[in-house]
Amino acid sequence: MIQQTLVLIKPDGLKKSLTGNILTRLSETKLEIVAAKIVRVSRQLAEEHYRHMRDKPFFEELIKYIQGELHDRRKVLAMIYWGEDAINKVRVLAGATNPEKADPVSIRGAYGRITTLGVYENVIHTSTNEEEAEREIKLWFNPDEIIVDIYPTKIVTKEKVEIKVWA
Ligand code: 3AN
Repeated sequence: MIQQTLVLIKPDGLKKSLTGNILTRLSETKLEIVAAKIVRVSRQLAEEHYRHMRDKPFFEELIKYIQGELHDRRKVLAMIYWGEDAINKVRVLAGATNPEKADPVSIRGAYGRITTLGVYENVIHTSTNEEEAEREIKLWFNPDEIIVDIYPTKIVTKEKVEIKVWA
């Protein structure tokens, strides 16, 4: 089944200059990148992305982590990978959530760690299933930032919306 999945290279991955290595590993899947951008993660976006972790004791650290406050890199690289069985292919390459339990040849097994505060710094995020992929992709991207049609869209007319353009 053709699927799409959200991949985030988190601030620890950027700080450790792992972008090239991670993209090379992900290219093994033969999936297509159909959207990509660097995002400065707001608190609101971070909380919404991790809303299922709200009750965890490490939630506050998790929010700081994805916002880049633990790594002095206030950005993530957000991408959508698209193609046959995309969700599972990327999850297998990423490895288990806990970097210590992840297969050592997986991305998280090779590059992740657990901090002394107990946060899993696992270098990348990937969507868990189709429902989460849709929720996350719609949270991180607008339809016109994606070069294929993946979810239904509609045209709305907005009045008095201010946007920044080149001067
Ligand atoms: P995944 O990112 O593999 O889908 P989730 O959604 O269960 O995993 O967890 C979201 C993030 O929360 C993880 N990527 C990791 O950074 C952090 N996390 C998950 N479980 C733990 C835990 N037991 N202790 C510390 N951090 C955790």
